[in-house]
Amino acid sequence: MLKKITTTATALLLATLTACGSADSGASGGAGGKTDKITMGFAQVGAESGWRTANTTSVQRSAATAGVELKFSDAQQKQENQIKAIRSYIQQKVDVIAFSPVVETGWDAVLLEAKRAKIPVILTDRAVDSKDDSLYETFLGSDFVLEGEKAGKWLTENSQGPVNVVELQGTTGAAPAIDRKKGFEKAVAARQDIKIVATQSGDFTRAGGKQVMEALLRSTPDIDVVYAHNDDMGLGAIEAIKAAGKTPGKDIKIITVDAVKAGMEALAAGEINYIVECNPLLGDQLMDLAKKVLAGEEVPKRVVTEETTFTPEQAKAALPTRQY
Ligand code: GZL
Repeated sequence: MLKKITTTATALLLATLTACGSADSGASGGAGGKTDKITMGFAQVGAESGWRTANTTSVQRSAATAGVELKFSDAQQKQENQIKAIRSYIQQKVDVIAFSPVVETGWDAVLLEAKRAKIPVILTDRAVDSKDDSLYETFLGSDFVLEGEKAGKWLTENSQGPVNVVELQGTTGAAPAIDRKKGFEKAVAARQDIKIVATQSGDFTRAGGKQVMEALLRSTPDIDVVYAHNDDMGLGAIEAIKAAGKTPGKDIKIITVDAVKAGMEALAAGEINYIVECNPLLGDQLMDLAKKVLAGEEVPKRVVTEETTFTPEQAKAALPTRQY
C-alpha cells in the first residue's frame, strides 16, 4: 500500500542531510503502511572504485542496523546486469528496489515493470534521465554539477595565465561524468586562458586513469592540470606522471572528486592539489527513505547529500577520523 507521492513543486524539496549519514531513524510503519520486516533488492553498479566499495559497505551495514533484509547484486558496471538484477527482484517480489544507475539512459522499460508490480524504486547515488518521474519514489545522491563547479572554481582561484587542462572523464553516459564535466566547464568559462586541451573516459577506474594519462602524456604537450572525475583515475594519473619523470602536484597539478582515503593520502602528500568530496555513506538515509515510502509517508523527490572540499592541510587534519 503506497501513498502516491504528490509531485507538486513543494514536493520537490532539496532536503540537505548530514554528510556522513545520520543515525538510522528507522521510521516505523505509518498509517496503513508496511510495518513488518522489509526486503530490499539493491542493484549496485560494480566495485570499480574506492568510492563504490565505501558505498556498498554503507548500504550493507545500514541494512543490517535497520533490520532490512538486503538482496545485493554487483553489475560489474554493465547496464544489462543491473536490469537483470532488477527483474530478478521483481520476480522475488521484494518490498522495495534501490539502485545506482550505471548510465542515465535505458531504464524506463524495467522501471515500468517494477511500477506495474507495485514495487517502489529508490534511486541512490546516480540519476536516470527518464521523463517519467513516477517511475521512482526519490533520488538520493550528490549534486554532481556543483561538484564540477567546485573543482573549476578552485582552478580559477589558484592559477594565473594560460592553463592547459586534460580531463579524465568517468564512465561514458554516467550522470556523474556528464554533470561533473558540465559544472567544471561552467566554472572556468570566464577564464579564456583555461583550456581543456584533451578529454577522455577512464571509466572511473585507477587502471583506466593511468592508461589514458600515459597516452595523453605522449600526445599532448604542455599539460598543466589534470581534472579527474574521481580519485581512482587521479591516482592512476599520478602513476603515469611519475613514470614520465614528472612530479605530480607540482609539474602537473591534479584536481579530483570523491575524497576516499587513498585520494586524501595523496592530497596530504601534495601529489593531488584539491579534492571535491562526494559522500558515499548513503546507507542510513536510504534505509530511512525506504521505511518511509513503505509506511506510506511522503518523501522528497530529490534528497541531496551535503559535501565539502579538501586542501592538503584539511586532508591532513581529516585523515585520522575519516570513515572511508
Ligand atoms: C559518484 C559515483 C561515482 C564516484 C566514482 O556518486 O557514482 O562512481 O565518483 C564511482 O568513484 O565509481
